[in-house]
Amino acid sequence: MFRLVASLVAALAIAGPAVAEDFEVGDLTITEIKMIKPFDKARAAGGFFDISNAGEVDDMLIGARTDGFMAEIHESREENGVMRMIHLDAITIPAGRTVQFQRGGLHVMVMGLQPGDLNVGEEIDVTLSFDRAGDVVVTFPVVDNMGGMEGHGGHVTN
Ligand SMILES: [Cu+2]
Repeated sequence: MFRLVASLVAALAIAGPAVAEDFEVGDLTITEIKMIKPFDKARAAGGFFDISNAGEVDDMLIGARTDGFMAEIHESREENGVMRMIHLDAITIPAGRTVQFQRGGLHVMVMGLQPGDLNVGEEIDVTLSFDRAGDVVVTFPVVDNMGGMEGHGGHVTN
């Protein structure tokens, strides 16, 4: 009996996190969605995704919000050898193009986390607001921080 339970636990562990869903709003499609689990004691986590604009008119990401936490649009930039994060009010999503929010660049930062928030395998809903397309609630699976990451561990949240 113990053996059976142990092998079931192993099978569940191998299954890993669910594959992220894609989301659509208007002419926009959001793919490659993930939230990187924060380091221990980090009060912020980075959300990453691609936004493709299949329309003939530019759109803009103008905001992000989530229940219980603050969310902001950020861009990591290297200045004089130091990685800094800049808070942006809006990002243009050009017609016919894909804008990538990825490590070392654009991201949605969820802030005000307490220890134990956002564990691997959990999900967090973030509402992304677009100037033309409107709002869409995007579900971010929380994934492990594989392959190292610059910056977020020391992020100052206020
Ligand atoms: Cu940030």
